[in-house]
Amino acid sequence: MTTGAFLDCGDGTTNPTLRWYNMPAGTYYFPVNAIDSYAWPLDFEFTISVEEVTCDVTCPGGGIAEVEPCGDLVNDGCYLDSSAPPVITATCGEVYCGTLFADSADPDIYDADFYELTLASAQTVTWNIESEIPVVALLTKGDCTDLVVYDSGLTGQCEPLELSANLPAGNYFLWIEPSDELDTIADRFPCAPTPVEYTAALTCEAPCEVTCPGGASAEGETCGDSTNDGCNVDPNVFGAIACGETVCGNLFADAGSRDTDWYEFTLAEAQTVTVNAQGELPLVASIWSGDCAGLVFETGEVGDTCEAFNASKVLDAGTYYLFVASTEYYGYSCADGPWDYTVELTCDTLEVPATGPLGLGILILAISGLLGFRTIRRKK
Ligand SMILES: [Ca+2]
Ligand SMILES: [Ca+2]
Ligand SMILES: [Ca+2]
Ligand SMILES: [Ca+2]
Repeated sequence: MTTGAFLDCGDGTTNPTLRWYNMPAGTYYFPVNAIDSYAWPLDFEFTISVEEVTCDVTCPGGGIAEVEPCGDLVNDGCYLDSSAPPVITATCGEVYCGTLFADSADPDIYDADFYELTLASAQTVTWNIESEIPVVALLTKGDCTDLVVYDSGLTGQCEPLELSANLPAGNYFLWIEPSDELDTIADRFPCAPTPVEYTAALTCEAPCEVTCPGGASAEGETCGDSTNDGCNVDPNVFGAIACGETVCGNLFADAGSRDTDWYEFTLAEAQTVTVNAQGELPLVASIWSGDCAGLVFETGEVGDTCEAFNASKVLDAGTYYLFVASTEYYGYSCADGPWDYTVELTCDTLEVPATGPLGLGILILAISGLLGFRTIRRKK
C-alpha cells in the first residue's frame, strides 16, 4: 500500500469534498480520522462517486510539442526567474501541445508553462485552450515586474477556454497552470502512467476597429482629459445623449486608473430604454438614476473586446446617466490607443393594451383566467 498525502478535513459543520482527477485503474483506500480527541464512537458518513475519464486531449497534426519532460520545471517563466524568465517562444498561427503536473505532497509545487509572444504591430490575439484537467490561463504583459492581465480564465476538464485581447505592439506572456481552486488537493495530476495533456492554439488578426457610423455625435473629450467624468470629478460634469442618438467616444484604462464617460438623458414619459454598445477594449455600459450622492443602478452589461452588446429596461420619466468605461484598469494607454467605442440610446414607447371590442374581450378573458373564473356571462 502506498501512503497518500493528507487531503482535507471538516470541522463538524462543513463537509470536505475531495476530488482526484485521472486516477489510474487500481485499488484505493480512504482512511477517515477524527482530528481532535472526542468521545467515541463518532458518527460520520461519506459518499464516493466515480466518473470514467472520457476527456482525452490529443495534439493535432502540426502541433508543436513542449520541450519540457513531465515532472521538470524548465519553462515556468516568472515563477523561476523574474528578471530573465525562461519561456517558450510562441508564434501566431501555431498550436502548442504540452503537459502539466501537480504530483507532490506540497501543493505549492506544480507545473506552469509560460509562452512569450512578440507583436511587431497591434493585433487581436486569441488563445484557445483545451486541457485534461481544470486549468487557469492568463494573457499578460511580458514583464514579470509589471504583470498587467489582459485576459484570464478558469476552465474545467476538457471544457474549451478562450482568452482574447486587442493588443498593441509589444511583448506578452500567455501561461497555463493547474487551476488554483485545486491547490489543497495533493497528488492529483501525476506524470505517470500518462501525463495530463493540453493544447493551446494561438491566432492573431488585424486589430478589431469600432467604426463610427454616419450621423453619430462625437464625445468631444481628448484621451487623457476628464471633461465628462460625471460623479467621478468635482465639480460633477456630464456629457449628453438623447433618445435615438449614437455617440462615438474613446477611453483609456492604464496604470490603475480609467476614463469614465457619463452621459445625461431625460425621459418625458416611461419608455423602454436600450443602450447598444461596442468598444475596442473590454467595456461596461450601464444606466443609473438618482444623483451623485445616491446613484441607483438601473441596468447594465459588459462586453469583451469588440463584442457588440446591449442592456435594456423600462424606465419611468426622469433624468438618468449612461455610464461608459472599460472594465479594466491597466493595459490600455492613450499612447497605445485611444480606444474607441460607440453607444446608441434607443427609447421605445411602451405598448398600450389593445382597445376596442376584441381587445377588451381578450383582456377580460386574460383577467378572468388570472382570477380563475371559468365562464364569462354577457349582459343582454
Ligand atoms: Ca509543462
Ligand atoms: Ca513548465
Ligand atoms: Ca472618454
Ligand atoms: Ca471621460
